[in-house]
Amino acid sequence: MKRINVKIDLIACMDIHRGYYSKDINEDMIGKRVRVAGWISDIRELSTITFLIINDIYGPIQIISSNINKIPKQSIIAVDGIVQRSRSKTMPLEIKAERIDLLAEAVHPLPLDPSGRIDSSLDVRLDARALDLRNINTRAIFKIRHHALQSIRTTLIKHNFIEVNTPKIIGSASEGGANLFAFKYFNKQAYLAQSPQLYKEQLTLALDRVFEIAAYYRAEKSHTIRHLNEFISIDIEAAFMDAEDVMNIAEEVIIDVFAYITRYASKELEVLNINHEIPKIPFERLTYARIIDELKRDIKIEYGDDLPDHGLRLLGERHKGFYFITDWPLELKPFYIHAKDDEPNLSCSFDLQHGYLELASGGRREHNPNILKKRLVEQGLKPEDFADHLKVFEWGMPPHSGWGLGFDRLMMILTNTNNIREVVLYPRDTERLTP
Ligand code: AMO
Repeated sequence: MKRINVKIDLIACMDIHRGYYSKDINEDMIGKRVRVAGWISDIRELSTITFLIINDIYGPIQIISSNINKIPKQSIIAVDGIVQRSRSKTMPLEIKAERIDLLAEAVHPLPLDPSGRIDSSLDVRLDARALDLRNINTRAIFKIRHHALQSIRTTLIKHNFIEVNTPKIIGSASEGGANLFAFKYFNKQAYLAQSPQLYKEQLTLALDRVFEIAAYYRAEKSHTIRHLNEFISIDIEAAFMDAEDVMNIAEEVIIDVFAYITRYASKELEVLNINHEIPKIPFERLTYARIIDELKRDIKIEYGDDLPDHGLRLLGERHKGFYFITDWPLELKPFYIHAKDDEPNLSCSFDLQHGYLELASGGRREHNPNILKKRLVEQGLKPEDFADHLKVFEWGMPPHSGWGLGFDRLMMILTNTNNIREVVLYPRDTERLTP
């Protein structure tokens, strides 16, 4: 560590601590000696004095110093000095340095300029993500992400959901299907979990209402702006609830998150130029049959087809905000979804959409083990492969419902970004495995 000499105090060892964050420096401290620390985002050298802007997570603070040795931008310094009024219009207070400790030097050239004065492509930014986070916009996204998670936890806990952690290394597919990452687990075949579906259902047996926030893995080759091979899902499962009950919970989770970030991340939303209106509930509920009728006017589609990408795009143009698609044909939904009592070809299931983007899917689950076995066979899956799961349904399984919500996709909506990679720190897609 180098010490840049303004006036050196007689301490044996360099202090690596920060006294105050930038946000804590206020008028009442004028004349007071403080220690602040952060990275240098700007340097202006005049004939006898130097202006340094240092940043910490909360923002910038101006440092004024008699001429100092050159310190490269982005280096980490700690400054001891006296708080005083400044002539700057944007930063009314500054610190007159008495001593500057260079705690870590940034080695130039750097892969990007976090000030944003020089644009960098998303790939360059992702390759240098830690440095990219020094950009005020990128940092805002991840602070909003933090607050959004906090809000979702609060809403679910308020409804008596308890947070659980289920395994991500699993011995058989949880959703069926082929998009599993497979690997050797000692001498056994293992997979990365696609979702916590089977575990969360099992847990309602005793824990009543559970939620999990975790990463899941899908070996999909699709390279789109809304798919990743590792994504974060918010999953809930609740005993003694039906599809409508868990749709209501989804609505509450969404409107709470808008209200929470508007309150607790107002500065970050301002940085991103976002002014959210809190969505109105209840969200519109459109049946699958109605959606097909609507799409039939413009594209080739039949009742019983899944909704193709271009169909979703059309829907997104017509339905701008949040809406549910309900009453899906049973055959389009996974084996664990319950049929409607009065219309057995339809399912008690829903997708939650935001415009074209599918945000969540869920529904009531089949809790009769005999029907579950039949459904597995109908979908070309082997009940033997699900023996560990099916046996739980013989132990007194309450009726239950739940959903899984793509948190990264929700973040795209909350931050008005159109590429999922913008809202994920270190995205994993078909090409990207590092950093
Ligand atoms: P589903 O497969 O629809 O349902 O996934 C739930 C939600 O997770 C998000 N999602 C993704 N996000 C980014 N990249 C991906 N590759 C990706 N795949 C899915 C979507 C989606 O709506 N077990 C059920 C949920 C349930 O019924 O509880 C399930 O996994 O936003």
